[in-house]
Amino acid sequence: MTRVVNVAAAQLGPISRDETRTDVVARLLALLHAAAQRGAELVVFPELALTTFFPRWELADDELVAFFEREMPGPETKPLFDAAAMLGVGFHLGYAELTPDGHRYNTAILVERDGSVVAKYRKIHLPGHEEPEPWRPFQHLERAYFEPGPDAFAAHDAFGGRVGMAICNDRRWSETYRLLGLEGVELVCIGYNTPIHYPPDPDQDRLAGFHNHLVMASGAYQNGMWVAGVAKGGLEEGVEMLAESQIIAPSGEVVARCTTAGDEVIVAACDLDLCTHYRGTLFNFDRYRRPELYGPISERPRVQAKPPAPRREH
Ligand code: ING
Repeated sequence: MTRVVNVAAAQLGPISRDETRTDVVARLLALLHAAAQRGAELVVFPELALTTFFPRWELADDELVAFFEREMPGPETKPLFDAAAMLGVGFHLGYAELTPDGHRYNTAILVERDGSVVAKYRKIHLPGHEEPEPWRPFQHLERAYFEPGPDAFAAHDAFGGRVGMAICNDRRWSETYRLLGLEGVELVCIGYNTPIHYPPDPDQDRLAGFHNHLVMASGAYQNGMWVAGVAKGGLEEGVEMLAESQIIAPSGEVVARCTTAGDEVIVAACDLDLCTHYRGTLFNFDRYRRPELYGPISERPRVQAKPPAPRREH
């Protein structure tokens, strides 16, 4: 009996700064229902899916805290949890988390089809810069607004298989997929908010879509896992954000891809047993890897990368 999970990528278009949680949850509910009607069992929403991508601005503490959730579900998000449980559909949702003891994380939550919370994941790789940098057309202050996630990447028994989570910049680091692969993950949910313009090296802008695909497809193939990469895209508060959400098979092939930069649902039948075609052959970790020689991967670089030509991000 095959283990097919019908996975939806629920891509979001821009969320404006003045959009309320209730406004956004209405959009999430529309996407959830559309996905359920198309047979989805798991709906993957983007990173920071409840608000605009606020790290683009230098914010005072009282402005900043308004973008965080103190509880999940809270009063405004509970309708999403209730609708999902009523529909028998699970989901993955990215949001800014403020914990009761005052820690701030870029977080994602995985909820099963019965409405139970499977797990939370807190973003490990935080991109950008720690202090405002006025030279930039917009800021990327995740390193000021979030603490790095303290916990390792993990696999969760859910949806009939081993499901993992990563968030945005995590998808650019090969360690992310390998660590998930070592835990036996068969499907990883990855939300992202990616500005197309990269101020430290604008030459990369034209490659934003290519790099997005490259890292997720290689991660999928090299670790024999399904990857659902889901964007908040479009022109958001003056910044063009990459869309191109896609569901990728363990072969590295794209099986479904969004074709707009707005709210859009794509669905794919993900046969989790396809993972063994790679993990049981070419990428049989036990048989072919040489971990005794991989120690340096977890150490500091021996060769310091030279800073690029005099840009302004050090
Ligand atoms: N965003 C971006 C990402 O890793 C970024 C940061 C932007 C990297 C542009 C490279 C180029 O996709 C988040 N939120 O991590």
